[in-house]
Amino acid sequence: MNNEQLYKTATLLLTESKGILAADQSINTMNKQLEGIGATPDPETRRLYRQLLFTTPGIEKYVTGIILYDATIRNHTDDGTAFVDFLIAKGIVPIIKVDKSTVPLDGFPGEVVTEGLDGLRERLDEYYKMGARAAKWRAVISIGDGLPTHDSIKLNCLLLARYARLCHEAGIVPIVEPEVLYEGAHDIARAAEVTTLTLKTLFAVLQQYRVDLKAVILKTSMVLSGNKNPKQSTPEEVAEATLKVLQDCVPSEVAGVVFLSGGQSPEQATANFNAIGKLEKANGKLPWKLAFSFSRGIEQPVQEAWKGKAENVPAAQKILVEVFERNCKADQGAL
Ligand code: 5MM
Repeated sequence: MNNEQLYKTATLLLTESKGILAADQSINTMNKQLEGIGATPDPETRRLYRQLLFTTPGIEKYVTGIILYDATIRNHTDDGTAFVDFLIAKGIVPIIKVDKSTVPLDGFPGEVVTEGLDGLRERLDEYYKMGARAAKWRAVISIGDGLPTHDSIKLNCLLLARYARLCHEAGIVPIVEPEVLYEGAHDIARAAEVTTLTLKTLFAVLQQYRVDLKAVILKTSMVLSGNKNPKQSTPEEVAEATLKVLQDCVPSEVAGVVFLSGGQSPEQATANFNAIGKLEKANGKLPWKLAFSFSRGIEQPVQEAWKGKAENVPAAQKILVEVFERNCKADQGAL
């Protein structure tokens, strides 16, 4: 295991004022998004959509890495250039989503567990040969009546630890994503409590299984009241609660922390991220770098502008650049 190389990759992924684009929608999710804009949910339209994103002029100024789905890492641009080679040539790190999504957790109504460990060592070796240098695994934690249970959190964290060790063996930086869902009527205090329990459990388990935290990136939800709570959190409240939870739970060795948007509107995700950037500036340096790693929070307006039509590609790419610019400024709390 060459940890120095892993540290270099992690540092590159956390370059100041840049983020990570999550373009790793599974086929089902991508198809739903395509149907939502009136486009055809087929392999060619999915390829054209990823091509639109990756070939956006100047994309390398805003992102250090892009998270890809298995079918995308094997795909190519119109002229036959593999997407991975195209990204690498621009200095963008190809990141591969390796989990195989969630299934209901038997015996724990309302909770899910992430699958994907079977054959993972071999898959990681193959992805490394293709050019991937980082990976992502997402666990999903719901807040509700009596939920989550600590037992389901523990199981999901054990799987994240095993995934992280396998990534390191393969020379790949693991992004560990325990997403605490925004869906629900909970208040911000409850979101903070659940995120704290989740992150404390995660880092205890990662340390127990001797995962080198210097080569780990945490992808986390922001801490905010649920989407069905009439009292929506203000950006200032989100920033304060999020940074408090992170400071309480994330060991200083961790390479960096990136945020998912989790179903917030793009404007809301950016405003909250900006408030986090502002508070970080005001409070002084944190032990780890912070960055955005949104999917819907970046891509929604791009998809709406594109609508699956070739003639809309330049307008959609222009919107992508504008959204990136706003989020890169928000990284500095400069909006
Ligand atoms: C694009 O969404 C990713 C994959 O989800 P599915 O397997 O359900 O299609 C997801 O892991 C994503 O990378 C993160 O959750 C961040 O995305 P958002 O939309 O929350 O910013």
